[in-house]
Amino acid sequence: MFHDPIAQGGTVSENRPSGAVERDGSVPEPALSDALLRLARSVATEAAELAASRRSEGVEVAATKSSLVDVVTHTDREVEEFIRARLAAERPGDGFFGEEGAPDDSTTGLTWVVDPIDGTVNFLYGIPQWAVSIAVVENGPDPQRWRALAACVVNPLAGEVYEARLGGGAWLSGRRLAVSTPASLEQSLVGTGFSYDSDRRVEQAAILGRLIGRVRDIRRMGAASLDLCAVAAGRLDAYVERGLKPWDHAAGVLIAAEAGAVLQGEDGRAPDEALTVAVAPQIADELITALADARF
Ligand code: LIP
Repeated sequence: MFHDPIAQGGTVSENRPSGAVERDGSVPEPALSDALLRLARSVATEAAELAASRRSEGVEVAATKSSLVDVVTHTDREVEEFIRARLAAERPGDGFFGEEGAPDDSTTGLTWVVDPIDGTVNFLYGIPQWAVSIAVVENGPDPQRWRALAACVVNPLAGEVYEARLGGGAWLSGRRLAVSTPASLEQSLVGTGFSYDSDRRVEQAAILGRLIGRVRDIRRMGAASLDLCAVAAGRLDAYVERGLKPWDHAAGVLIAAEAGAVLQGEDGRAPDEALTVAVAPQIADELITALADARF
């Protein structure tokens, strides 16, 4: 009934020099996913340091995207190009799928899915709840086809590095993560987010009005990757949002899954723009029922 990101997708053979994807369904060789995680961690950490430095110098909006309030800063663009260049130098031929620039197709079967600054509005306002989010997937860039092999989410102002590799567990700055064990939905803290479109936000607020009485409380913290990592760390009991882009959820979904969360998209599919749900197993069925009741 629930989506299983561990089972999805094919596998990457360590023996093939390019890391070409095979589709035998087995778990990839730990040596490859370990190497990919080390690269993701290194690049995400350097990129986060660059972003934090630019934040301290002052931040300006470079342009707006889907709406007046969907902004991109000069730093978003600079950090994404830094990440793209570092990854291309280390793994030429891998694909790149980032929030701000043009995608690069993969010739190796692997694609890097990158949000250079997730929580851009928080970054713009100086609210310390933003992150660099990097995931590497096989069979990308479609979330319904890909399988994430490694992921890293760095919140530099909090000094927190979340990471996971497929089958290797989820970690926060060296500490193993596990989801919470809430007694019931009504005692659960649930994260969510809203659209950049004002009409859609009004609809989402009405839906939350039908959900908030069913849970302990709601948190809207502004960065999907960190919300998903909060579920992994037991700081949220669940997170639900519609409208996320692949780069918002790619890394956090693997980290949450490796910490024991149940991951859910629309109608049992993989999490994607239609719906992303990450939830502690104890309340998964209750939450799905409450979301249906609220017409989420
Ligand atoms: C943000 C997400 C957040 C969502 C925002 C926005 P961005 O990503 O992380 O969960 O509610 O609307 O999409 O734009 O800061 O990379």
